[in-house]
Order: sequence, then structure tokens, then C-alpha cells
Amino acid sequence: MSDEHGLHLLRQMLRIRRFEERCVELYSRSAIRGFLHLAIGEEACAVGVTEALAPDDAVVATYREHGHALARGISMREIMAELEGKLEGSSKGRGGSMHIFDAVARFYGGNAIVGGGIPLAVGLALADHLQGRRRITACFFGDGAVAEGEFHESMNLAALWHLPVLFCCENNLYAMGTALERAQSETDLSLKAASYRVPSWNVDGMDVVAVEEAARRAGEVVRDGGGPHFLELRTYRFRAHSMYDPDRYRDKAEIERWKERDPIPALTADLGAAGILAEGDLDRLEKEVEAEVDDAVAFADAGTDEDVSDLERYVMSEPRPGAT
Ligand SMILES: Cc1ncc(C[n+]2csc(CCOP(=O)(O)OP(=O)(O)O)c2C)c(N)n1
Ligand SMILES: [Mg+2]
Repeated sequence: MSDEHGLHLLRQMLRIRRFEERCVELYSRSAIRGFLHLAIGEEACAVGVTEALAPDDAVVATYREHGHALARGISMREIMAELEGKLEGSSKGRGGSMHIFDAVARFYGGNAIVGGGIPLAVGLALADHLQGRRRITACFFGDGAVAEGEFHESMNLAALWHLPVLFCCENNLYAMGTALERAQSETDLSLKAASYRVPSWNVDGMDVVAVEEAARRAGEVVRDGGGPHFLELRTYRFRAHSMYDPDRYRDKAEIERWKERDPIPALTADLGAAGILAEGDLDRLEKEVEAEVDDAVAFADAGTDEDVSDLERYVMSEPRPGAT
């Protein structure tokens, strides 16, 4: 790994972390309302996988998708404006936190339905396959989604039709307040993919370099026509499921143990030990990231509240020319 790339990975994870920490502040002053799911602690998954993708590959994510959108290159301004419900947001403020979307970046959401993105990813990959395009679709979902019927139907079709999907399961051990072992009889999720003959790997989701390496290796095979692959990224969210969740179902000692594996200090230490991150570099990086977050918040705060007269816009399609 080049020095530059190591610093880039750190910068991307810091951008996501500081962005989401600012979201907490904005939520407390009601600038962001409704549902808000943070992925603090899980940044290595979004960054590592996205680094392995080409610009015209597609990404499908979940409601916990700020990090994936930022890593994919959607501007922080547009994402923050979306969270604040402003017209300048990536979905014109109509979607909010769970529905960031950008067709140019081939970022196909944000989805409020657990497992809802999985068949969409298979459809995108089917289109690429039929058109003979050498592209892959990375599909992120949680451990909870693996218990949904959509996961099983999608996995079966993707394997049967040999479709170019990289399935990325962010296994953070909980689906809302339910621990994995209380909800699923088989807790090694990679075995579920293997039962559809989809090659599957367990990956340390707290190690961004390990995630990127696994995603590159699997992604190349998928791109070369090797059919779908499945990565089980073992990770942990440091905060509650959403802003509404009092988080009473997890042992505090368990949370502290996982925080010791925080992907950001871990990479910082590795880069320092390798002589890549010199004295003062981290402060500089933090200041740059802070300035980007400040700018995004100022942009969103100054954004436009859509007029109520527009309420029905986009609900029905515009009349077609010549239609009676
Ligand atoms: C089909 C469906 N069922 C239930 C819900 C309610 N719900 C929202 S998030 C969630 C937990 C999902 O957990 P997981 O897939 O592990 O993702 P995580 O939140 O841990 O990232 C549930 C059950 C939903 N949104 N959609
Ligand atoms: Mg989960």
C-alpha cells in the first residue's frame, strides 16, 4: 500500500466519523429530524469496499448509509442538505437520512426496508450482465437482512444466473435490539451464502486494509465473470441503533471491548508506526475534515425549504406530451 493510499483511507474514515458526530449535534437542535441511523464504529466497511470499486460500478446500501455515500464521492454538502430536508439535497430533501440517492455516482440508495436493497442489486447486476458490461454491483446490508426471504431469493437467482454482485454483509451482531444468536439458528452468515454455492469469506470489518483487500480480491473475480461473492464483514456499531433507541440490550463492557478495536485509531497507529503519518499530520487532517463538515452544515442550513405548493410534485408522473 502506498503512503498516499494509507492517508486517503484514514481521511475517508475521519470524514464519515466527524460528519456523523456533527449529525448528533444537528439532531439535538432539530435541524435533522425523523430517523437517523449512525454507523460510528463501522466506517472501515464502507471505505474498504468502496475503494475496491470502479467509478461505473453500482452501490446499493441501507438506511445506515451516510458513510457509503460519502465514500462513493457524493458531496458532503448534498448529503447534509438531504438530512436537513432541503431542496439542495441529493434527493431534493424528499428522502432524508435513509434515502440518499445519486444516479450519476451509481449510488442506488439508501433503503428503509431491511433487505430491500438486495433484489435491487441483483436487478442492476442482471442489467449489466445482459448488456455485456464489465461492471459489478456492491450490495451492503446488515446481519438482520440475512433472515429475510429477499436475501434467500436474491442469493439463489444471483448464483443461478451467475450475476456480478458483491454481497457485503455488515454483521454488527444486532438487528435493532435483537442479538444475532437470538434471531438466527446459524450465526456464521457466510455459511448461508455458501449454501447457494456463493463463495464467501469472513473478514475483519474493523480493519480497513483487510476489508479493501478482500473486496479487491473478490471484486476482481466477480468482474471477470466468476459469479456473485459474499463478504461477511464482522463489525460493531458504537452507538445505539438509531436516535430513538435507548440501547439497553447491550452489555456496556461489550461496547467498550469493541471500542478498543476502533478502526480509526487502529489505522492511525499503523500509519504512525510505518512512518507514513508524521507528527502534526493528524491535526492537519482533522482540521481539513472539520472545515469540510462546517462548510456542509453552512450549505445545508442556508438551503431552501420546499414550498408547500410543491407537495404533490413527483407524486404522479408528469402528463406525457400529447396525452389526453
Ligand atoms: C422488512 C422490515 N422489517 C423490519 C424493519 C424494522 N427494522 C428497521 S432496522 C431493523 C434491524 C436491521 O438490522 P440489520 O439488518 O442487522 O442492520 P443494522 O441496523 O444492524 O445495520 C429492523 C428490524 C424494517 N425496516 N423493514
Ligand atoms: Mg445488524
